[in-house]
Amino acid sequence: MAGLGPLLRTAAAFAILLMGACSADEPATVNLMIENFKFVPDPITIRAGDSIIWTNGDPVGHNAQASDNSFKTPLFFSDDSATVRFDTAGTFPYFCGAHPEMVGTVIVEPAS
Ligand SMILES: [Cu+2]
Repeated sequence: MAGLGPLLRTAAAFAILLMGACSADEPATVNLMIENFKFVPDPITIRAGDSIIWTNGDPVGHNAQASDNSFKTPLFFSDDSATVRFDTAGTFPYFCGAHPEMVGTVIVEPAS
């Protein structure tokens, strides 16, 4: 079995390369926190096809809705979250419907 070692190592290296290549193009899910009535981070930059998951760290309900109405999450409460997938490149200002002074921006870059 001495001859199999190098072959396995090559196969393993190739598999790792493939995984790396795939993960660069795979749609990602990006975490965004709501803390002290702020969207963190803000602004946030993602790529078309990615999703943002907002998690509420405050003791009151929040949501995230686009100024252009392109997305709107339900109200979600402490430690709960909401996810929106962004398929279109562009800049999307958004706010919390319950607290309109809470504003943020999602920047969606074209997928490569
Ligand atoms: Cu809010």
